[in-house]
Amino acid sequence: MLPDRSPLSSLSPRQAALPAATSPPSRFGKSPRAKRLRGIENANPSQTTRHAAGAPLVFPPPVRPYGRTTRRRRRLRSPASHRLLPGWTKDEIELEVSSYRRRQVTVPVRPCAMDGSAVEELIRRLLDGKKHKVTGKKVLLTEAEIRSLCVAAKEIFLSQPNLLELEAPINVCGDIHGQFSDLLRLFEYGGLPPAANYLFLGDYVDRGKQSIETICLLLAYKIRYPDNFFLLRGNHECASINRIYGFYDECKRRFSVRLWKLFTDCFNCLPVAAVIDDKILCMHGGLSPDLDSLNRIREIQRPVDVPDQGLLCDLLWSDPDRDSSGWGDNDRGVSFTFGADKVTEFLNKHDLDLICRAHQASNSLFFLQISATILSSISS
Ligand SMILES: [Mn+2]
Repeated sequence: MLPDRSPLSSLSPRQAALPAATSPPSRFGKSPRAKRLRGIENANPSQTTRHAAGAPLVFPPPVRPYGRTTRRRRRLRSPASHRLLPGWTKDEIELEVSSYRRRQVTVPVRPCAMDGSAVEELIRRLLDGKKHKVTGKKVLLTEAEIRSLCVAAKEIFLSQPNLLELEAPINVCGDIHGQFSDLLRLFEYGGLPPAANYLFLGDYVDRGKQSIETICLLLAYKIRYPDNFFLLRGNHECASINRIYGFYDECKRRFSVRLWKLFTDCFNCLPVAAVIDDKILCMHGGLSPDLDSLNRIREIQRPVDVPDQGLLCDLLWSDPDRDSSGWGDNDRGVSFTFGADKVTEFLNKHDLDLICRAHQASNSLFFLQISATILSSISS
């Protein structure tokens, strides 16, 4: 009877005759991890040599090359949020996952992940939000959808100038501050876009209970009607402010801190001022001693955080003061106050008729319909 044939017996007699000492030394260590990498952790040498004839060779499962850091593997295994992004193909997801493997630090985002119908669907869901108010169901969008909104809106903001040049008729609206039902009421009154044009003067988040719905509906309209719907930056569209006054907490409670950071990226690209029909200058706060020319606004580079002082800070923070003239100290501890004389001086110098601003809370919603007729009455 022939002896059991080992797999080695398929080698040529010359190969088999080579002395073991001539084979190169192993490049693997003898530690448990090194053995695991070779897949021989539990292999018993005596068993492998006593291999039964005809029995299939059993190979250990392949060892993953990135098996060392468990935390990173966990991230790789749960790209569920990526899968949710509308319009992603399997290949694109694979590409994003492999970019994680290459240890990219930046959050992978697909530019222009939103098409028109996807945005309309989001808008429809948000407008239906009024019905959900009774049942207390407050999350109307997924985190992935909101991320897509932030990315798409940011691109549009950057593609348009920092000083918007707009034409009447247009509805100008003041602070919303997370009052989503007020925003819906405002659209009921003024007409839903694109039936009417809109310019919002900032402060969309903080204080109110539904900052996320508020900003998402506004961003969605901006993406859907980029040339008829405009958003300016308020002093609350700034990380250091909305970290404290409610928006951060809402993001963290309902979604994640990561989403808040993505909103911050988006806010840092918002334009800061608009001129309507070359006659009405709109911003959130007010005038600045540094505003000697409107070109100074156009020159502000984005993305940018709101600084503690200077032109951008004043445009978002300053207040008028009826009782004094010139520049004064602002009770807010930031920026200045400006008297009526400064307004008149500025309007005359730049051939403007009106400064339209928000920033100071009033009991009623700030809403100004600027039509061609009203404008003509202003300029006459
Ligand atoms: Mn404000």
